[in-house]
Amino acid sequence: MTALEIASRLITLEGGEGAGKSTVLSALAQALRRHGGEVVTTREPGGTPLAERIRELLLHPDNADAPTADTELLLMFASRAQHVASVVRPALARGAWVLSDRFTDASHAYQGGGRGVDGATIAMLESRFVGLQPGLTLLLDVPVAVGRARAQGRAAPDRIESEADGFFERVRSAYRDLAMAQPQRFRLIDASQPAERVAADAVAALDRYLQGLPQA
Ligand code: Z5A
Repeated sequence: MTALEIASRLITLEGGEGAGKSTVLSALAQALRRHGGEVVTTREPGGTPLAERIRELLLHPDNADAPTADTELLLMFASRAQHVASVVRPALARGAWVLSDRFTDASHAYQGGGRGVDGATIAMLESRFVGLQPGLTLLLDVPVAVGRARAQGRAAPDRIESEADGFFERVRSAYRDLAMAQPQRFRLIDASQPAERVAADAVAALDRYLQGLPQA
């Protein structure tokens, strides 16, 4: 398998449901803009018109013909391949920062941890269709019950949000295992704190990362 290229200007945000990624993303984007240079904020699944259409297929709550775990994995990677080719790589090539709300780690956590797809298959897809690893990944970690209670106000949960607690416990545990295995890339943020504190911790971790980068 081809080794992944580490993209120091690709920064990703991960976490379980209701971890508060949306809130933190704007604080991180502001901090990157203060640092200087173009900042592209994007998300997965999605980030391009086609990838957003795949997202709709993935999250549609109709369970009559719900995707199997393999179909779900392949749709996630179809969306990601389009996103990487059309948005992420071009932005990195012109020297922009790319701040993505979820990236390949989400497939390791949700499809690997949550659904039980084997890690070697996911790693193969990652190597073949992504080829990139973020320089920094901020993992917003929150107990499942806390995150789910926050997300409860939503009008209609999507297909994945409708999973049982056990699924989200496996996702959380897979995320924490990824962070433990790659401490040089991951920063674990305690997302059970008040939103302003979570954002401040995330920005502080980003600032430390930026200080450690060689000057471009
Ligand atoms: N998925 C996958 O399975 N495999 C993959 O490879 C990828 C994704 C890429 C959509 O992702 C689904 O796709 C997701 C994983 C799967 N499924 N689930 N579940 P998404 O990232 O678009 O959707 P999400 O995970 O459901 O996002 P979210 O629940 O919206 O999470 P969030 O952005 O982290 O939360 P938020 O919108 O910022 O906050 C939620 C609520 O909590 C909101 O009312 C806030 O005001 C409140 N909040 C936020 N922070 C706090 C704090 N600190 N205290 C109190 N209240 C707070």
